[in-house]
Amino acid sequence: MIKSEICGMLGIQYPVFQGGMAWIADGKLAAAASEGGGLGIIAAGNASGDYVREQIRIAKSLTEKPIGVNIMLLSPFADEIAQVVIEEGVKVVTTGAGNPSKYMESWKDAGIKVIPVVASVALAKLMTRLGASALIAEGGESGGHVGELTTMVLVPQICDATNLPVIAAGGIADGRGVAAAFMLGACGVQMGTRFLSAEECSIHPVYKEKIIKAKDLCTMVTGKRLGHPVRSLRTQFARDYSKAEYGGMSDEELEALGGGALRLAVQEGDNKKGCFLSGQIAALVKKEQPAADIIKEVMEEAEPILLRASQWVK
Ligand code: TUI
Repeated sequence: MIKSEICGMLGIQYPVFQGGMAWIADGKLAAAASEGGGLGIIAAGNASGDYVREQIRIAKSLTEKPIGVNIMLLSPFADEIAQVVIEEGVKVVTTGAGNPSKYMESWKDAGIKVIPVVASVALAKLMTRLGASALIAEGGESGGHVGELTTMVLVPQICDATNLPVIAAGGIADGRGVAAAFMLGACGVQMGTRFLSAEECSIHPVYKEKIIKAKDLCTMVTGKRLGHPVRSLRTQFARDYSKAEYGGMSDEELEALGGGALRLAVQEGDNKKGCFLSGQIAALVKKEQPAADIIKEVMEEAEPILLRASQWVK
């Protein structure tokens, strides 16, 4: 069994986080991942404080194990949700798509373990100084909002820049990815795309099927022009958006074109106007299965790989 310092720190059995995917990672999915021995994470995304509070309570009704909340820092509700996690006694907060400095002190005072996603060495150093408990190094292979660097390049540099435990994310969906992450110096992984296929993941069946059928070149990045690059499945919508981005459309028109597209994918499976966020690793996601089985399976796959690697050393 693979154990690392993050397991003891958070009171989890396996060093696996279920990524906090906006509109997708609700209380039900997070509870299933936590019950399975990993860390389930509720995504605040662009939702209101009331929604997040409700999801935290749903998760708590389904599991006594620790759960986390991911706060998407571009959200207009970020300030409100920063308070909700304190009021609801959440133990772990992860952040994404920005710099959470202004919240760190109040979260730490409330006894919350803060684990920011960092996409650069500079932010990793700042978060270490401000008292983060661990860092998530997320490479641009991931779905959703992406940074510039790949996981292979980012993880070792973040490990060099901090003495905190580092969780690798982006492009990991099986035991090979887990083993590789450990080789790069990480002591845990976060997976998003793999959990899109979880039985407890309530996305529209069309979305799940698209992930399970995806092939190697099935994703693309759009949104660079407005400063928020996002990786999603290469659907007609993504292609049209990309064309508009490099055509004559104004920023306002472009913003309007993208608005609501994620909800349309998640709730309605809308082929024409939906934006189906996905990491590049979707091609390795083969079937629907319970979240607990995903966690157990990837960790069991990683074990013989890590053992074999040590035998190469003579
Ligand atoms: O946050 C994510 N993934 C997301 S958020 C999201 S919702 C959204 N909708 C529309 C536009 C944008 C987002 C969908 N997927 N992943 C974590 C992540 N954080 N990846 C990269 C970063 C990141 C990038 C730059 C974190 C910090 C950062 O630097 C900020 C700074 O100020 O230094």
